[in-house]
Amino acid sequence: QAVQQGPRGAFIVFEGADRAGKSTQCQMLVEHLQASGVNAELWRFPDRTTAIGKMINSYLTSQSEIDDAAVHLLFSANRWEKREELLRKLASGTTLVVDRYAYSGVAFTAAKGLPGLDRAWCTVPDAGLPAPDVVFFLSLTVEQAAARGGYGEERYEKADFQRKVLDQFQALRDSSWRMIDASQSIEDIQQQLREQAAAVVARCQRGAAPLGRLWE
Ligand code: Z5A
Ligand code: MG
Repeated sequence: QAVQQGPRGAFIVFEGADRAGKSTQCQMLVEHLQASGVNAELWRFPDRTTAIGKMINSYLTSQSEIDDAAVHLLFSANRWEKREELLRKLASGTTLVVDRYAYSGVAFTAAKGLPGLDRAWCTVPDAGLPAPDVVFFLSLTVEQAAARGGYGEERYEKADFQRKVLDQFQALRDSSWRMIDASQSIEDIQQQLREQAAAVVARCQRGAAPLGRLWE
């Protein structure tokens, strides 16, 4: 179901394995778009700057414990609280390049394998959010990721768990996804992203792509 018609900015999401280079590529893509005269902004989820985002940050850095269902809802609420601004930006012609979105939300909670918190349950809170025009999924195996200097200190940064997350991502793949081999050089990946992003931005500028809703 369309939530907006006419010319608008593009909604571009990056998802992918841990350490696959999402943040690196998002940053480079936004700078490239801006230099090409496209009005573009970099966003990320979780957005750790809001009150909800601060609770999420404290959970991810193990400064607090939060019930698994409750923290799942906080990650989702963190997207809902940005929804109005996101729609406003897109409507005003700004392209948003977003580092992680609801797919991460579902994949990370479902990967816990907890009774009652299966993938179907996990998608419900995010259903109805604006759907991205394109999802660039940067794929990298857990072994390739570990070779990039090992995992960090945050809660989910463990190899066994990351494998389960990748399985969950596979199951969430839809027609908006473009799979990118993240084991290539930073420059080669960026080149492919620029070509594909340009096509999406042009399509949205022409008004040829009404914005959809997620999982409805
Ligand atoms: N989470 C959740 O549970 N629920 C939700 O709803 C959401 C998220 C939205 C924090 O996310 C955690 O929140 C995350 C999911 C969960 N937990 N985990 N894991 P985050 O986005 O803040 O996580 P991050 O730590 O910033 O991102 P990342 O995935 O670990 O990394 P990345 O952004 O994909 O990669 P990078 O920082 O750009 O690059 C990593 C390193 O590799 C760096 O040293 C680069 O220089 C290097 N690199 C990058 N590209 C290359 C190439 N092509 N070759 C070689 N080396 C490279
Ligand atoms: Mg990152």
